[in-house]
Amino acid sequence: ADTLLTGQSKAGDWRSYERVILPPIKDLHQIDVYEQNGGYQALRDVVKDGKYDPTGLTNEVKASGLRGRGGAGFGTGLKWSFMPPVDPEKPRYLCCNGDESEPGTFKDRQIFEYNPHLMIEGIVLACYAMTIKTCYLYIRGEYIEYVDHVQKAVDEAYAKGYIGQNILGTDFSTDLVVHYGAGAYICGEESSLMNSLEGKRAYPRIKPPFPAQKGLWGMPTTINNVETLADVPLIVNRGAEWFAGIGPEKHPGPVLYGISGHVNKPGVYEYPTGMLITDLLEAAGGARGGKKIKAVVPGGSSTPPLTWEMAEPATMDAETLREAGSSMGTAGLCFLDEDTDMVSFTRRIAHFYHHESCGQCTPCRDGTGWMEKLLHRIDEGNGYTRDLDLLLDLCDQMEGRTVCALADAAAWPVRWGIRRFRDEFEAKCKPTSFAGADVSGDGAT
Ligand code: L3W
Repeated sequence: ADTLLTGQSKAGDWRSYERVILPPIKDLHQIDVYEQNGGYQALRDVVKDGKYDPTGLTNEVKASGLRGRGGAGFGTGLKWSFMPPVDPEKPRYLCCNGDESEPGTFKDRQIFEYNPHLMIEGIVLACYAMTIKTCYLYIRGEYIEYVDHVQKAVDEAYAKGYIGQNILGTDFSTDLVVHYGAGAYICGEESSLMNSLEGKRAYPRIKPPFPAQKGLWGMPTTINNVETLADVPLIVNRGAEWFAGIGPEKHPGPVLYGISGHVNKPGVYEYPTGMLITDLLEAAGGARGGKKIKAVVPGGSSTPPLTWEMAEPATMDAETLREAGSSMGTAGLCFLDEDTDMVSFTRRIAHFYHHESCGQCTPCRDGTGWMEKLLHRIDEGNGYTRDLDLLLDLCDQMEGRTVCALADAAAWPVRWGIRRFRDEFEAKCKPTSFAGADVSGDGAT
């Protein structure tokens, strides 16, 4: 039967992989269809029939090896276990992060559209595991049509008693509030997201304290990505062992790969972790126009670009990609063919981070602007080779010197773009003619 409770248990050959996060079931976003395919059974088993107590569920998620799908790949069960013991005086919160704004990342959108109840069921299970009575689902403001769609699914789940007071007739209650994002990339950074929810300007907060200690309105809070939470009912239904058996041991499970760039069939593809980048290229219909691929950005715009030689043997899991010289990020791969101008590409990314810097920290506010200006003048043919070293120095001045990771995210593509494609950058530069020339960025030399 084509139900959420079936699907493949082993990675096996990716061509025969059966999707479990986005199974090919028509109208799955409707609660009746979701239920007919095994939906909300995990919630029933846990909350009503006592399959796990809260600690037991957290341990099951830990044992599954699930790592966050929002970019950092932090252990989900471990994160849940950071929540302090319940204090009846203190409310505690879950935030489901659907702010998805990283260029090249568009996979949570598919869950909103095609399987919102899987995420909702995961949210309620996570609330049960951490004894949380309120969850905020933060959806990026630009996804306006998905907000209505998800709200409809939430309303259906309330009407059926899967959310709200006395869920499934038990004494467990939890509410789910859908909230529009504020239209800025920074709102997806977990501490900015909390400030945004509190009605403040979305400036990141210094960590520690981590959200579990001091989060939303100063209370214990956990923030998980949409896809991460959607994995939880699957783990309950099929067991931690099943999940842990998919893909590499240290980074297992099904993953939504967002594939963009110069491929024939860009889109979101569900496969196990640990897929060869070459297989993902094949799955996405190969390179457009039969061209050669020259570079791959494996996990969203902040992850360092890999040359094709580096990408060819690499698989999509945190450990392998770290060794290969990049990171898994959000598994949003962008394939760039041989005609790509790496300088223009890097400049375009730099423009994004400059535009999205919140301005709180000087190295980021000024650094991203300076970075964009330098890349602009190189791209326009007005730069000098010394500008490349200036850019690398600028990366040093930005990385690790700010409250959040946006400055790092801005610096990595520039640093690794120059290091790995230096010839292309140099080809656009005028030779540095004399030492001590003006490097003010106004092109006056
Ligand atoms: C308690 C500790 N909690 C870490 C928690 C922390 C957070 C999670 C990961 O950024 C990255 C960013 C983007 N006690 C803890 C602890 N935690 N140590 O674990 O933390 P962290 O700081 O490693 O990352 P982060 O702040 O969550 C996420 C990168 O992902 N990225 C993705 C960007 C875009 C999207 C999107 O559009 N959806 O995610 C791509 O690479 O650059 O570096 O919860 O509290 N000792």
